[in-house]
This record gives sequence, structure tokens and C-alpha cells, in this order.
Amino acid sequence: MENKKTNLTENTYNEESIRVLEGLEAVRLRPAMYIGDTGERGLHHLINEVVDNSIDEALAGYCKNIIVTLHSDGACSIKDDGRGIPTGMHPVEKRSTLEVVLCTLHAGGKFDHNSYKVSGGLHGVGVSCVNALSSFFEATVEREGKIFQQSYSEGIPKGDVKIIGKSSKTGTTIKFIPDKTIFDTVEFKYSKVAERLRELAFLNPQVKITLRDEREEIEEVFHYKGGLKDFVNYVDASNTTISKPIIISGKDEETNTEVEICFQYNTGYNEVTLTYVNNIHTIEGGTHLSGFRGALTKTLNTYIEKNTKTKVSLIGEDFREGITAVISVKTPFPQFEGQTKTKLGNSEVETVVRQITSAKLQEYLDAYPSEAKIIIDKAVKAAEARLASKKARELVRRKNALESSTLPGKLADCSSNNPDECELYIVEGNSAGGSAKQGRDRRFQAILPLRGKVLNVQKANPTRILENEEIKMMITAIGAGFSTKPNYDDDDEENNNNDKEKEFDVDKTRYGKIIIMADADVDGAHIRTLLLTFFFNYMRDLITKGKLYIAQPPLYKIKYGKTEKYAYDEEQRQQIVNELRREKSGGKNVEVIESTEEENEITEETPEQPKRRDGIVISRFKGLGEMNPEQLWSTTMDPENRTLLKVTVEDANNAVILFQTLMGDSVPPRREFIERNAQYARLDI
Ligand code: 0RA
Repeated sequence: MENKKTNLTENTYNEESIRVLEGLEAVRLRPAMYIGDTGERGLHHLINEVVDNSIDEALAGYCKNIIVTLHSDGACSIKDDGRGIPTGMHPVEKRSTLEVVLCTLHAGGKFDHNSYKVSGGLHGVGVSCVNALSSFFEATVEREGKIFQQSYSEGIPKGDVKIIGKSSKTGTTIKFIPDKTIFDTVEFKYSKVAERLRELAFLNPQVKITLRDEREEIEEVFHYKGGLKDFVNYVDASNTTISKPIIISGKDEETNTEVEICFQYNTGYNEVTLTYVNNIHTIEGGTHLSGFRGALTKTLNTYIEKNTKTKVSLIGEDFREGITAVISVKTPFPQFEGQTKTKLGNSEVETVVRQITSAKLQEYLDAYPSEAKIIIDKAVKAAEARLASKKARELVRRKNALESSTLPGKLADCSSNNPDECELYIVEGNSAGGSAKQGRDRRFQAILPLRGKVLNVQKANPTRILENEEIKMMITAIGAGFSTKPNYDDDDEENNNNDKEKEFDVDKTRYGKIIIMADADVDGAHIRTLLLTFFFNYMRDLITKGKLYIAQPPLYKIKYGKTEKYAYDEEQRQQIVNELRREKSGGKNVEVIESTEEENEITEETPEQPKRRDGIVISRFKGLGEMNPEQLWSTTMDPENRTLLKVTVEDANNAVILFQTLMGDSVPPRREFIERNAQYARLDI
């Protein structure tokens, strides 16, 4: 507060601008209110916020290229070739419009007349929020033959807008360093940035987005001229597709709503439908999704009635088995609802999507009867399997009801009966399960060891999933039933109410926390992803109600004499080594010598024969099974010490996309892909 006042007087601001500064001050006081949180997600939100503004320029038809650079000094810059933020005198504020846009809360919207805007959407808080939360912020604008520049700190201009050169181009470059007093971490993750940029590139084929990481010297260009068709192919990359992609597009003039949809079928059983409104991922679906689903069911059923002799009666989910779809809607006044405000509420959009889909799909089926046949055959098979598996499901459910008192033999249950305090650890491997059973606090911690690989739920036939022993054990142990289809589509009521089965009831779970505990390696990441997919498909409310967690076992043990410490990543390992050295020198704050690469390399070291000059022994935990019960308790299970990662819907959704790309039929790219994303799987899911 103190130095901001100094700043104010220095810059001789009038009262009007003080009011404005108080606006941005609110952002610094309650950052989470504006950007969701101040963790990794909030941090990356800063980049997305700026990029969204460039995308808005693209939607308005002006911007074709966006370059995002992660600089070595911790800065991020976003350069676009849009019109450039206006720099002239603002008629009301009596200072440069550039300054007004970047230093006033919610100023952006007043100036532009685009009908569709990403920014200002979900968390759309404006670039000024990014400015407020940056220790350094610099805007460079090319416009009207000149290059303008202004810098800021914590949202306050460091001087006036300056003309620093000439240019015949137009565009905006924003460069900022996130304020480390606001964020838990200020390190941008390449994969997290790349994920959103790739998505935006699929959704906006007219834009070429380049991502450069100067820290690692990597560059990737995202430019997909095929748009949604490329997106669907990307998601379906390792599956065997059986139909050609169907592209549906249209515009409703009355509501000024644009619809673009692409979908295709694969040999699998899962439905993956990604939905977007004005480039915002609507994780909870909404009216665009139900409009599409309704039209798909109705149009295909009508086609069957007219053109085939099929006797089986088909319901919505039959037509969605093995479908991969992307729905992108652009509409001027989106209403976001739902728990995470990612569910589209506009009822007129449902009608528009329904009408456009019905008309275009009908045309397509009539034009390509052989494609129509592939889809109908697939749906009929799905219906037959559904009817057959209904018996199996009923059996599992009945058995479950009977056996709810007989918990699985492998489950080491806890003694407390109060679900709120109880935790279920689902542990990979029998030996780790053994350590967990011995190390746990049996009063409130239950252990369920799973052997081997859990069934690949994405690829497996629904009947086989429920016959799987590990899956059955999990269902019984959790004790709240299961849903056979994702239950976020509560508005898809047209057809399957007659087949309503008892759904997963999150209030009945026997544990307040379900914790997945797997190795911190590639195989562990694989198992985590498999389990996440299972929970996402069959017990989604565990995730939406925040009951699903991932345990984080340490990667390293650092030993010096009798002292043992644990590190969860390399940076922490080095930090601990440095601390131990300091301790060793009698607590004196000695200069810390960076250890050599060789010293840090951990091979077959033993306490007897330490490799390091300083006698510090570092060992890598290869798996949970290597830890003894006490170690497992103190590092990974003790509520006082452990770190649990809560699984969120967005995470689980990303896992599903990742999974769909991973678990298809084509095996070779898989390993490489998992390895590349091991970090992602370990930390972000
Ligand atoms: C206000 C008005 C106009 C454009 C922008 C802001 C703008 C903001 C950002 C942020 C990053 N890139 C951007 N590009 C443009 C309209 C400009 C006009 O009417 O000339």
C-alpha cells in the first residue's frame, strides 16, 4: 500500500485516476475473485486472458498470427497482428486509451463491437487484471505508422505512452512477469500453455499460433486449416475410425448464432464430445449439447424407420457409442450456468443447434447411404449390447445390494463409520498395498490394493467392465453404486427415461476422500489415468463434488547421518541438499556450492559408500513398494505432512482427451506420449 501511494503522488494523478487505481487494487487484494485461484491454474489464466483478446481480434477478422513466448527471465509475451490497442486520447478519461484499457477494470468491452467475444466470457476479466497481477508489464502497439509503448508495475503506469519507432504494421505485444507475491508459483508450464493454444488453433483455423519456449529452446506451431475436422482427428488419433467425419455448419440470422460441429465414429464404446461456446470450453455441456444430441437421436431414428427393417428400439446413448464429436457455437449473449459456470443456458441455442443439425444430418444421410449404414449398424449393435448388458448390470447391482455388508476381502477397512473423516486409499500393487496397510491410521484410513493393470475402461465393452474383479471391488468398497453413462447430461431426457437405472449416489459414499495412490513414474501415470477415466465415466460426482484425490509420493530420499528427508521434485532435492550442507557446517550460513552433475546422479549409492564428497546420500524411490510402512505413512499418508491433489472436472476432462489419444488401437505412439506427458499426469491431473 505504502509505495503505491508514493507512486500516485509521483505521477501526479488526479482524483479520477485514484478511483480507477482502486479498481485494480481490488484485483490485487482478492486475486482469486478475478482469476479463480492463485495457483498454477490462475497463473496460466494470465496468458489465456491476453491470448483471448488476440483471438477476439481474429474473430473480428483482423488478426492472423499470434506468437506466445515463454522467456528465460520468467516473462511471457503475446504478440498479435490485430489492429493494435487504440492509443489516442480517450475522450472521457482524458488520457491515452491504451492506458485506460490496461489500467481500468472491465474497460475492454466498451470499445469494440465484435459480436462474439472470448474475453469477457467465463473468467473474462480483461487484460487490466493481468496488469494488476504483474510485477512487470509492457504493452507495445504498432498502429498508424508508429510504435507506441507503455510499461507498468502492479497495474500502475511507470510513465506516459511513448512513441519508440515507426512501423508499417499493426498489432499488440503484451509482455509481463507475474507477481511472485501473489502467485504460489510463477513458473509457466509449457504443456499447460500448449494445451490451450492447440485448442484455440483447432477452433479458429484462420489463426496461426506459435509457442516458443526460450527456456528450453522449443517451438511449436499450431495452425489447423481443417479446423474441427482436424480436432476430431487429433482426439481420435489412435482409434480405428469406421465413419468419415461429418461436418455440420450453419448460422441462425435471427439470434446471430453460428454452429459448427464435426463428429465421427470409432470401433470403441466411449463417447467423447467436446463443446465450446465462443471458444470457451463448456465442460458441463448445456443447451448446445442437448440440441445436438436430440437432433442426432431423432434424425437417425427417423432414417432407420424410413430406410431399414430394424426392430430394436434405439435410444440416445446407442447413437453415441464410439462417437468423437466437437461442437463449437458462437453466440453474442452466452449465459453460463452450473457449478463451474461452464454450462450453456441459452434455450434459443438449443433450438438453433437442433434445427441445423437435423437438416444437415438428414441431407448427409440421404447423400451418403453407405456412411449411413455404417452408423446405423454400429448403433443397432450398441442397442443389442445394451439390452444384453442390462442383465449383467442388474446382476452386479443386485449382488452389490446383497453384498454391501460383505466388503471385498482385500479391503482393509477403517474402524470409523463417519464417512466425512474416512479415507479410501486405492493402491497400485500388492506390496505397496501391504506397506499402506501397515503404515496407515486404521481408525480412519482404509486400503484397497489393486493388482496389475486395471481394465482399460475406455476401450472395454461396458459388460466386460462390470465383470472386472478390480472394478467390482471398487464399486462395493465405495458403496454408492455407479452410473452407466456420464450423468452430466441431465437435460437429455428425450429417450432414456424408460431405462432409468439407479445412478451413482455421491451422498452414499462410505468415504469422504477417495485417494488414488500410484507410483510417480510412467506406469503409475498410466494407472492413474485409467482410474480417473473409470471415475469420470462411472462415478463423475466423486469428481464434481471434490471427493477424488491423488496422493503424491516423494521421488527422492536424501540422507545425511541420521537425518532423512524427502523431496517431491528435483528442485526440492537440491534445496534439501543445500540445507543439509549448511547444517553440516554447524548452522553457519555458508556459501552453498552447487553440487556437480555427477554428484547428483543417483545410481547404486549406499549409506556405506556415498558417492558424494559431502557424504549426503540421495536415493530415488522407484516405486511405492520400496518404501517401508513408516516412510509411506510419513511422506504420503499422514494428513499433517502429505500433499494431496484434488481432481477437478477440468483435469478429468483433459485426462479423457489425453486418454482417448493414448488408449486407442495404435500402440507405438502411446509410450512416447505418456512419457512426454508423465509430468502432466503426475502434477496436473
Ligand atoms: C480495444 C479496442 C480495440 C482493440 C483492442 C482493445 C485490442 C486489445 C488487445 C489485447 C491484445 N491484443 C489486442 N488487440 C486489440 C479495437 C481497435 C480499433 O477499433 O481499432
